[in-house]
Amino acid sequence: MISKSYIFARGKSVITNAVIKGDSNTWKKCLTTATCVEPKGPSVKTQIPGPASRHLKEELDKFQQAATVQLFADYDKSSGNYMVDVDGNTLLDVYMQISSVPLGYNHPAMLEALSDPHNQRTIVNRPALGVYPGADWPNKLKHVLLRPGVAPPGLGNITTMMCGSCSNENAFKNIFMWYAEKNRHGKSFSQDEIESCMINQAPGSPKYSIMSFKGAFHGRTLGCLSTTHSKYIHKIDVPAFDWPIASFPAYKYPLEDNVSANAAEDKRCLAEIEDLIVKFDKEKNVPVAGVVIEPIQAEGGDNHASPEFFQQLRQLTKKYGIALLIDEVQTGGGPTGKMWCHEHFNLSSPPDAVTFSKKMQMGGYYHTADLRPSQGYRVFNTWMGDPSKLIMLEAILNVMQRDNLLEKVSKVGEYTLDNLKKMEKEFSTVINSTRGRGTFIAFNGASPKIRDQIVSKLLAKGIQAGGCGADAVRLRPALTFDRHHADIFLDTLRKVLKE
Ligand code: PSZ
Repeated sequence: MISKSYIFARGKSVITNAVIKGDSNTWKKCLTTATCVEPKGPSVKTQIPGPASRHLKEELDKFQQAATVQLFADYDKSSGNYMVDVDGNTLLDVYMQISSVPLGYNHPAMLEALSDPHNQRTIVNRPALGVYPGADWPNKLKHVLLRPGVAPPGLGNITTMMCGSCSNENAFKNIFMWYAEKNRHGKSFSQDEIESCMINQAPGSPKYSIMSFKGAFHGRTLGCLSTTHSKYIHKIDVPAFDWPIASFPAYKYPLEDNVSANAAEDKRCLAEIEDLIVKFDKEKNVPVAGVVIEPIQAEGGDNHASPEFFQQLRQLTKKYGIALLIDEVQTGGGPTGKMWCHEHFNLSSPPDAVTFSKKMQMGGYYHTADLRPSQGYRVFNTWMGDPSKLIMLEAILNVMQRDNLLEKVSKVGEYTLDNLKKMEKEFSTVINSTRGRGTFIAFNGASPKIRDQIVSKLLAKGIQAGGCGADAVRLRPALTFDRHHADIFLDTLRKVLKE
């Protein structure tokens, strides 16, 4: 079979024709050729950030608030699980652009997709998808986002968007429309509604709310920010809706030693959720139209909740006629070993909507047929997503299927988690509360300061990890993160903890 392979020469990717037998090993073969190989391990040549990164940051800072920039990467030289920075440091990246790179850097299958002239034209001619989609759009949606095994079970409708925040933002709006429509009992908009909405007044702009959870992160746009509660710096100075905020379960670890305390914690949170639903309806007159929740609170510190908690939340939302929106922006696309984290929960009925972005490349949400607005132009914007991102996603999904990456994530994740738990026992005064699903793993430092030290010492030894919440270190590697990468991470972490 004729295929294309890539030679990475002096940082430029050059496409050459090559004969590779069978599709299944294209990438592995590419990675084992001398010209396109993943580095054997991290190598650190300078302080990080090094002089070149520091210089670029000064340049950028002249016209942009650049305080958050950690280093500048050389994306021509980065490959697979390794990021190369502008100072020539090679870092094992277990954080992967805040969990948004599914196959590592410069994956040949993704580069190859861009050599197709039809795909090039798809990139050049970015359409206003809501009005002038290309001829292949319905098919692309059907065969990529709605492919069996990709779409969450039971959710056959899809709205495409750009980023995680705008997916949540539009899903909230969609939920409010659904809720209003239910209350309207089939009647069309009243003249009063039509006029009052134009000046932000009820009944056209109703006082409905979205319930969210303490510690949640759903984005930074104006509506989403009212449901984000992870750090004050995200929120301060910005007006917010007075919407209900419930407790998310806070478990004691290890889970197996704290079963009854954690079950009681589930119960406490569920009772609070129900109380808030009733109170916001009956006392505040701001009924809850939807509940938004992460399957694992990521930015808030990798807080997990049990399948039983989510099952009962599904039942509560059904009981009160409230939509359940599961925000899979960070958990979706495979890092927990299933395509969607909520598939681990065995819910009695599917969520009403599931938002995604990050590893899925494009933003959007899956939803039930019920949630589809009856009129057009209600959930809409210029681009409504980006077909070029579906080209990338199609290549990614093909590789995920071909290389059984979900299975790999489960296995490598289990291996990493087991070893981290052993390490936690050995270094119990420094780290604790190791937890995870798949490679979506975190552990806590004994204090925020210790956490910061662990992350910065890992970086100095060539491992790019991330922090989240007050004291957690998190792993968000690519789905191609292998056992030998896990070993490098674990060995380096052991050295750091010994120090
Ligand atoms: O600081 C930030 O703005 C960050 S750091 C990580 C994220 C945002 N994650 C984004 C995110 C998410 O994790 C969940 C669960 N929901 C929504 C979002 C927002 O997605 P974006 O950033 O694409 O708007």
